[in-house]
Formats: sequence, C-alpha cells, structure tokens
Amino acid sequence: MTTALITGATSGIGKSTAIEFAKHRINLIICGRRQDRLGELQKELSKSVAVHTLCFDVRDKQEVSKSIESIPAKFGKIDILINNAGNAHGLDPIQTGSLEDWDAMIDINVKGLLYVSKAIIPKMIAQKSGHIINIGSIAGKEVYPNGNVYCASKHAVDAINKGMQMDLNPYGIKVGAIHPGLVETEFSNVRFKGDDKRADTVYNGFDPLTPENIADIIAFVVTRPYHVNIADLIVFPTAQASSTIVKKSL
Ligand code: NDP
Ligand code: 8X3
Repeated sequence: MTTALITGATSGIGKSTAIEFAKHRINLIICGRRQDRLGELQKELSKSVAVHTLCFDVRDKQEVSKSIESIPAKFGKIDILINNAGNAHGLDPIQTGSLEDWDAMIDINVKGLLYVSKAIIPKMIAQKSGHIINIGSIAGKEVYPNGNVYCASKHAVDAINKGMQMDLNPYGIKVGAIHPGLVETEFSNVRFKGDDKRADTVYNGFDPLTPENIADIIAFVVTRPYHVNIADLIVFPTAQASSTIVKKSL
C-alpha cells in the first residue's frame, strides 16, 4: 500500500488532501502543530486507512528530524511527500512590514519545507522511488503589492522545486509543484492575525477555489502512471486572471 506524509494537515489544503487520499486507500502520516485536530482527523480517517500523527513545528529542525525518525516501521516507506505547511503573515508594504512576520514566512515556508525534505529525501533515494509535491502559490510566480516577503518565500519554493527536480532526477524520484491562486481556507485568517471579517473580504464577490478542489488535483497528480510527472501547475478560480485581477460581483 502507498503511504503519504502531508505537512499542514490540520486545516485547508493539507486536511482536504488527507481526506481525499484516504478515499484512494493511501495510508497517511499527518503533520501539524495542533495535536487535537490531528487526533480528530486520525479518528475519522482510520476507518478506511492506517493513520499516524506527527505533531511538530516545521521551524524546529531538531524536532523535524526527531519526529520523522520516530515514524513506526509500518509507515516507514514514505512514497509521497506533500510539502504543504505554510502561511502568509501580514500584508504590509516593505517599509512597514514586521520582522516577526518575515521570520515566520521564511522560517516556515522555506526553511521548514527544506528541513522536512532533508529528513525524507534520503529514504526515497534508498528505496529508489518517491514523489514530492511542493505547494507553491501564484505568489511564487508573480509579485503583488504588499506581498513582498510572502511572494519571496513562494518564489523560493518554486526554485527549490526546480532544483529538486534536477538533483533527484538520477534517482527516479518524481518532483512537482502546484501553485494555487485564491483558495478559501484559514490562510487569510492567519495572514490577518485572526481578523476574520477582513479575511472574509478576500473571498467575497466571486467563487474562490476550495481546498477540496486542490486536493482533487493533488490526487490526480499522484495517481498518474510512473512515467508521467506533472512538474508545475498553476490553478486559478475562474474569476481570477492574475494575483491582482479578480472579477468580483461587488
Ligand atoms: P491553512 O492556514 O488552512 O493551513 C496551513 C497549514 O500549515 C495548517 O495545517 C498549519 O498547521 C500548517 N502550519 C503552519 N505553520 C506551521 C508550522 N510552523 N509548523 C507546522 N505546520 C504549520 O492554509 P492553506 O491550506 O491555504 O495553506 C496550505 C499551503 O497552501 C500553504 O503553503 C500556503 O502558502 C499555500 N497556498 C494557499 C493558498 C490560499 O489561497 N489559501 C493559495 C496558494 C498557496 P498548524 O497550525 O496545526 O501547525
Ligand atoms: C496564496 C494566494 O494570492 O493570497 O498564496 O498570495 S495569494
């Protein structure tokens, strides 16, 4: 049976991907910092697949490697890694942005993705197989006003994805990125630090993508034949044409 490790599985795209993978009978290692949510999801999905939970902060490199080393033998062969954990913190011009927000985005979206990958890639090389999906963003393809450091973090994910493709090519490991546009998750609630009214305004007046839409695409990507690798994919809601062009009915 196939096993997938998903970071950021406590909400949004990661959680929906875990639910979708369970429907495809893919065993799961679900990760995040909120153990209560991991426990609830494990309870729900254990009815159909084997589920292991790992509670760690991707910013802490020791914690990352300790957690991944602790994975029981039954889940030891990780076939799929979904590098999904990440968020935007703040939406401010560069001249007034907060250092704490910048640290969070670089440490989680870039360094955290690298720490998790570093712990898993040697296992994939040893088993001579594996599939890594990096969740980037349209913010990794374009820059928008006040997006500065979040966009930089996602441009880094885009570069790391391409680098992984090259460096892991000799080992037969598949690597690809999915770059969503506007998806309604807890993303904007985190970006605006719990200002849920402001978060809602991001998705008012048009039909945004849902996390289920992205999960459906991720499931499609991982179920292609071995010789087919979806290397780089941008997904918009129909109302969106770029980071700054969204057709709203307001
Ligand atoms: P959510 O806020 O709903 O989910 C973010 C997930 O990341 C949570 O499970 C959270 O878990 C986890 N996470 C955040 N920080 C850490 C950390 N320090 N250590 C471990 N896990 C962490 O947002 P989305 O589902 O929207 O975001 C998922 C990915 O998709 C992100 O990389 C985001 O940048 C990307 N994306 C989102 C888009 C959108 O419009 N929503 C569009 C394009 C890309 P916990 O808090 O439990 O640790
Ligand atoms: C999330 C999409 O446009 O808010 O990465 O940056 S956006």
